[in-house]
Amino acid sequence: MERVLIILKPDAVQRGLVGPILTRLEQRGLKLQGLKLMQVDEALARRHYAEHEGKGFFAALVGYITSAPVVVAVVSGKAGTVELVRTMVGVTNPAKAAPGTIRGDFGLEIGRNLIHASDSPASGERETAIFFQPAELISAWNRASDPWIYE
Ligand code: D4T
Repeated sequence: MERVLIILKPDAVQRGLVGPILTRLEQRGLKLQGLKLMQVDEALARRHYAEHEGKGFFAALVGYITSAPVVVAVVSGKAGTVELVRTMVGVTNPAKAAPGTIRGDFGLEIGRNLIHASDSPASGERETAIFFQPAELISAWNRASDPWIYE
């Protein structure tokens, strides 16, 4: 199984797009392991976006992600789920994201790109541990629809 950390960013929350975006992930067949509304503080934002520190857009990125609540989720699925979710999300700049993707259907600008999804299985594990306490996750629940989603 692979786990993906999803962040529905402040613009998704402010625009009332939490439901529509989560619906897409649920309807595709991804399984929820964790879900909560939270406020990202500056320390957490800097940790999450550490790879971008020093870049021109870093201050705006930290300001954006800390500007209002976010919804964070962990979804899981069979091997390949990280890549599948990234395909559903679309490329970083919504202006260039394909129609049918989340960013391509709901967004226009890179600084308001609505959603984060882990970019590798290792990132999925690392980011899950940053945003969720173990007790907040239900990693192995029996989903009745599983045999109708996976062969
Ligand atoms: P995240 O990490 O938010 O899911 O986005 P991506 O994985 O698709 O893209 P990323 O890590 O390269 O960028 C992180 C975050 O920074 C914003 N950004 C990025 C920006 O405002 N200007 C830029 O030029 C770039 C490259 C958007 C996403």
